[in-house]
Amino acid sequence: MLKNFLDLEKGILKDYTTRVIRRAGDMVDFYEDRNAIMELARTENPVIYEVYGVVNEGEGELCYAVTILHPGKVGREYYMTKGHYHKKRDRGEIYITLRGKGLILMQKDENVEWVEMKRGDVVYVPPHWAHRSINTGTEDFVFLAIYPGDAGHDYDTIATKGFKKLVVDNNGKYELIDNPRWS
Ligand code: M6P
Ligand code: ZN
Repeated sequence: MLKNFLDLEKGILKDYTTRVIRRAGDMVDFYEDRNAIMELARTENPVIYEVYGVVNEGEGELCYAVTILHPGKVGREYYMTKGHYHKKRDRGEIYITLRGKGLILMQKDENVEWVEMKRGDVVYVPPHWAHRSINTGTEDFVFLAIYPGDAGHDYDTIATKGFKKLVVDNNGKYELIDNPRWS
């Protein structure tokens, strides 16, 4: 597909070729409060986020996707994406924020960085950095991502160890705390 339409106000991508819906039940290995995520998965099992993409796989190709990350919390942790390294570690990515507010949390070995995102903010995720987005607001947090067609997603590393920092609510504001799984 050489052309598509993205409603920049609403963050709706027309004629996407792939759609991923992640519910609480898909995220049990990704939240640190295991009781909270298990209970949520067992009861309402809400949609945490949705990804609508145009995938062009292969070396030299580019993929793009709109992620709609809903507001909410699991225990003290905000709704967030699973987060991933690229299977080909030396592949970067660009995020363009369309709606709402949040953070992108990045990590490479022992190093952690985080960047606030609001409408219009463009964030560069350099090669080798794992990345996760987090909705720290009360509305949908929506962004466009553009990434190489041969990047791939490695979720296992994150499912096993998590990120070094957790993004949690502290009386209506976010704060980053150390992940107990890392110490
Ligand atoms: C962005 C991109 C996608 C990714 C999606 C959800 O749109 O980075 O490649 O799939 O966010 O994130 P995750 O795959 O970590 O669940
Ligand atoms: Zn990525």
